[in-house]
Amino acid sequence: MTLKPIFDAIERSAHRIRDAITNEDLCYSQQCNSTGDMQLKLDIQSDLIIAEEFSKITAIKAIASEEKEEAETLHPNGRYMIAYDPLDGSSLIDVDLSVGSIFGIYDGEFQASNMLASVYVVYGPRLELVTAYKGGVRHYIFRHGRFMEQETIKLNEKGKLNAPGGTQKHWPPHHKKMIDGLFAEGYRLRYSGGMVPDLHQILLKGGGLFSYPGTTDKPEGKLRKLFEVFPFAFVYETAGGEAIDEKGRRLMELSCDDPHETTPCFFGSKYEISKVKAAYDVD
Ligand code: AHM
Ligand code: MG
Repeated sequence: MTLKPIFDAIERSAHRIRDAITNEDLCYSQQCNSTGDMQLKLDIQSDLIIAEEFSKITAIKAIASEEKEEAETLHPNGRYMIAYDPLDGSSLIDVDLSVGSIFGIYDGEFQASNMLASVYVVYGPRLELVTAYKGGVRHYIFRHGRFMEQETIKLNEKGKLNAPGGTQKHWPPHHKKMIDGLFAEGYRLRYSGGMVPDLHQILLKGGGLFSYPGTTDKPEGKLRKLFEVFPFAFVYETAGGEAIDEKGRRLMELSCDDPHETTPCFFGSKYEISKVKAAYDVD
């Protein structure tokens, strides 16, 4: 069975969310999501748009959204399960920075080992879409009415960018030392606070490191396995990079017991990940 109807539904959602970002009100909704973040009306609207588009695809058995507590069954006889973050980084919209949607597509239960494909959309000056599927990371830019395929994305062995997440005063000392070490080697700071554009930039500019460690205030990190971490781990590994946790385990080998579970995470080219493993003493 092909994933084309699912990719098409994601494309339709992307256009509708892009429209909503451009035209809708930015105010808060007075509701919180499962992580306790105050939801913007746009978070809720993006979630509704995606759920509506996915509900038309009978091959989709169930969906889980960062904006909802529980997974939802769409078509009991469907085959695929999809977990998604409808509008990641939405708190950056008021200052007009790029944001994104993230999707993980599973053949079976929501476990990284069942992931078949992942997709993310970037709402920036341009509308872009990236898929990791069947061993390739494909990049599309929306121009002249359609998504046009660009060069396949591949990471170099060693990159130039450093995107360090989390509040610095809460970083463990060995993490700070590793981040400072990369800067001392000549790495350049590139961090907007939006996971999608930050990881997209590293992928398109040849490589680097994106890190979100466990910190004294958030020992299990901030980023959610199902909605943010697994999909990008799949993209980075497919592009020839690596994605690990603070114990040096592949993120794609981690289990997930609760849809909103988080994990410390590191995504990068092979060289930068070797630096992480040395700093965390897990090589
Ligand atoms: P969100 O899902 O509430 O938008 O939060 C996720 C975002 C990611 O896009 C980004 O990588 C991270 O939060 C930034 O966090 P911090 O500001 O702590 O570095
Ligand atoms: Mg998010």
